[in-house]
Amino acid sequence: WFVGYSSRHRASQQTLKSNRDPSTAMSEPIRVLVTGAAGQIAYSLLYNLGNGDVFGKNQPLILVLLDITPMMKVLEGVVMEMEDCAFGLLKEVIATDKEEVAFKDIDVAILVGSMPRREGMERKDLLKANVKIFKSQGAALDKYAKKNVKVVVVGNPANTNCLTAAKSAPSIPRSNFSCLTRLDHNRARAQIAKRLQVSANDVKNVIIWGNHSSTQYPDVTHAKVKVQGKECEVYDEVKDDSWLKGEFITTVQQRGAAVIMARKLSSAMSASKAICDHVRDIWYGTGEGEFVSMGVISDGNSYSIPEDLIYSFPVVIKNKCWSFVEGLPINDFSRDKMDLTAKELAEEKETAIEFLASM
Ligand code: NAX
Repeated sequence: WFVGYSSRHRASQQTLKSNRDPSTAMSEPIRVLVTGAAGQIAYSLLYNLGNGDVFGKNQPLILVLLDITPMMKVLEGVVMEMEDCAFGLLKEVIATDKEEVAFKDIDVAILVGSMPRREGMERKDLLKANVKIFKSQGAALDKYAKKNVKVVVVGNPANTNCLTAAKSAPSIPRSNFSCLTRLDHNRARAQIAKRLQVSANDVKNVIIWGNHSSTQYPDVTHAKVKVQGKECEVYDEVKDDSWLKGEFITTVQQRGAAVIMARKLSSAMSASKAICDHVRDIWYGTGEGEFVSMGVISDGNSYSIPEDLIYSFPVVIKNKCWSFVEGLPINDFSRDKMDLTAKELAEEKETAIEFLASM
């Protein structure tokens, strides 16, 4: 079937709508918001979404694109390109700088936009600017989004931004909020695959614990690798504990900085791929025998991580709900690293709460 587009331009809102309904065999469209839509991660992500790489080839979409007012012209160009992709699944594209338009009736929110760190900016000032953004977006979720909306926070500091948004949206269950550590997870899988000269698809159950920052702890104690059709322990196959406890961890922790050094821009293609993996798993569940890493709200019980932090844990997902992978044995080496990253998150939270209370 054929989809024709008509565009409607207004000062700050622009709509791109299909003229004909897709085949009746298709499901009802879902409404997906991407913030920071004029930025570089979104430039990859919007292609993946439109192409059906996340919600599948039979799931029509209404994409809502939010960015700040000065970026509306750039966003207009992005909308033109989306039109030119002639995606069959796109029912409508709405570009806006208004939260009340962006958050209205959404099923999924992918919050990519945030205040970037500028030269000479103090960490506290960066946190403060982001508390303001995510407080406002949390309140907009509370007011305008569907109550079963799934919210994924990507913009940094991702864990604490996610906590701020969740606290600002009391009518939406905390468990509907998660932050992205899947890029770190994928980086860890890729490093192991490269070392063992296998496909990244053959490496699973790595864990990223804690913050999406350089204190994160990439852990392969429970990871598995398929070698010649047989599932083996990563530790047994690598046979190099000092690499696994040293260079492997620092490579994953500092990979983002290494990409920036080389590219003069931060990771965008790999970030988009990770967002797709994360959201697809929320929507369709994790594979049998597989767990993934995701920043989710801590309950104070699991792995003795203090409660009320958005901390990256190993989770499994079924029927659009995640649960902790419980009972993995934790050795002293891991315990220290898990506590260190929890401490950083607790400090970030304290600062964020202070700012939240003063706003
Ligand atoms: P860009 O600077 O290219 O794009 C960010 C976009 O967000 C800009 O268009 C900006 O105008 C917009 N924006 C700023 N404030 C906004 C607001 N209040 N509402 C809506 N839009 C707003 O950055 P990009 O490379 O796309 O990265 C986006 C964010 O992802 C950054 O915070 C970055 O640090 C973070 N990342 C997080 C990762 C993770 O694993 N959690 C990995 C990749 C990435 O580094």
